[in-house]
Amino acid sequence: MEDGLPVCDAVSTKIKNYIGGQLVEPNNDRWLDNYEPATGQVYSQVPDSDASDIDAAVAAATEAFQGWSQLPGGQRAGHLHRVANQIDQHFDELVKLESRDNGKPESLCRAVDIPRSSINLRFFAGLIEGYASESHAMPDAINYTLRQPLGAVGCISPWNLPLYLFTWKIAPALAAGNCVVAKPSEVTPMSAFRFSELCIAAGLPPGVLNIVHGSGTETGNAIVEHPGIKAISFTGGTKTGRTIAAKIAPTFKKYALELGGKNPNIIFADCDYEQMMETTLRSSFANQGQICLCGSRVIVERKIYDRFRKDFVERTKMLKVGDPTESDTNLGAIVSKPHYEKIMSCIELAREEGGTILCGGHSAQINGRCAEGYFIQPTVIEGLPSSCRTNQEEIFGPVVTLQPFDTVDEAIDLANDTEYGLSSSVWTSNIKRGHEVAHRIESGVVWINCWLVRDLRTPFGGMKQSGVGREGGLEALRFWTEPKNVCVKYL
Ligand code: TXE
Repeated sequence: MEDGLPVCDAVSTKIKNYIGGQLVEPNNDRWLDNYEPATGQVYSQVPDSDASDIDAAVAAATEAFQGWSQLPGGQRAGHLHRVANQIDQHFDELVKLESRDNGKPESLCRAVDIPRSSINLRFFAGLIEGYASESHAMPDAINYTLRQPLGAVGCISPWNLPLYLFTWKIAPALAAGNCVVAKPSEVTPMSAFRFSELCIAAGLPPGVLNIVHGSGTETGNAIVEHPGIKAISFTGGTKTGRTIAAKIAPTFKKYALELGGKNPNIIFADCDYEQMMETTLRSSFANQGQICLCGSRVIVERKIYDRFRKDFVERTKMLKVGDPTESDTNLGAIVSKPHYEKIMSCIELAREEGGTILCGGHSAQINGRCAEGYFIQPTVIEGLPSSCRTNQEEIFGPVVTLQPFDTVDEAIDLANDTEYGLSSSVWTSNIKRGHEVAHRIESGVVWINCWLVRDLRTPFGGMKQSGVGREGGLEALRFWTEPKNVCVKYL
């Protein structure tokens, strides 16, 4: 016991579901292997839950909804702060656990994933306390809009930023007064499991949050299809998003989908070169390129193309691919063997399409305990047309392409020439041009002279095939509530 907490032994065998405030095994006693990507070894078992576990979770959430939705926002906020306190108190443990489960460097978990998980809870706790709805006055009547929570709702999250994206979804749903049935990715279940123990320690009322582990096609699908679930928030691949949207359409449930991207990083010759170079290395390869916001198409003004290519390749070669536990590691392991194989096949495809591999292009062999892990060298490719699959399809790994341009129009045409529209970066010291590109580019998020600078109040999400709806700030609270207009005539 630590701080009165039940002890989670991350190397122990079985992860449990969290339903109705209890840690329970799946009804069918079926389990999936959970791998440590840096070693390629199985190190725990994940419930392979089915529709009966989801039935129990939805029943628990529906029952808890009566009490939770009636609490004043401030009291719900108090609960979220207490859960966030638990994250902060177990920070180092969560850093190690997340890195082990996902393969990402511990340094990244320490700087980004774990602090942000706690911040997500605190941010929406604060927002709900100040949340007000609209009123519309008429000469003889007043309208006011009630924003009421929906009931039991579903959150399905991916493996690339496990606890970060998990809390990003559940925090606004809970703050708004809903009760949640959540499914983390079966590829990275460990931090959500530990989180369920922290919720118990924090005294979160039973049934308010339920975490059910399992595959997407069975457990995830059971959440989507359950008639007791009033809305779905999903982050994952575009193909999966399409399947979910098709399933939901006839039911008219609300849904928000945050999907893939093929984000352009447009670099003009007049930019702050050093700042751009340092950030472009991060936006290309952070988290092994497995962030939906990574800039995978680097589009460079021809005037500086040769200089950029030389410097960027040189700096890329200096990045250390290695054991995620070592403090100087820049790139850790790819999240899973199937994803590793997908990325390697994308690199092969780039070769077949006639691309020149400027650096990387192979797996990375790490000696010692990581000899069997899934590591890939950061890879830079040039010489491919915009229309080829390498420049059109999401790779979601440490792989970027370079393309030159001559004019602003050409840069924008290249940037917009994909079915995706999640995020983009523009590097220029010409403020007018920065704004012009921001207006003409087709993406839900545009960064000028930066990348991944996040204010949680801003709308977050993609256009085109990158998603439907927005997360973040008030957008999230609006999604998780049903507006109801009340008109009162007083004359
Ligand atoms: O994600 P999935 P995958 C992209 C990236 C990657 C591709 C596929 O390009 O190569 O998607 O990754 C659950 N009903 N992104 O296959 O399947 C699943 O269990 C309900 C971008 O690993 O989309 C997991 O919890 N749920 C992305 C979650 O969906 C289903 C992050 C995401 O898994 C389901 C991850 C179904 N039918 C991958 N099928 C981003 N936008 O950040 C799966 N799931």
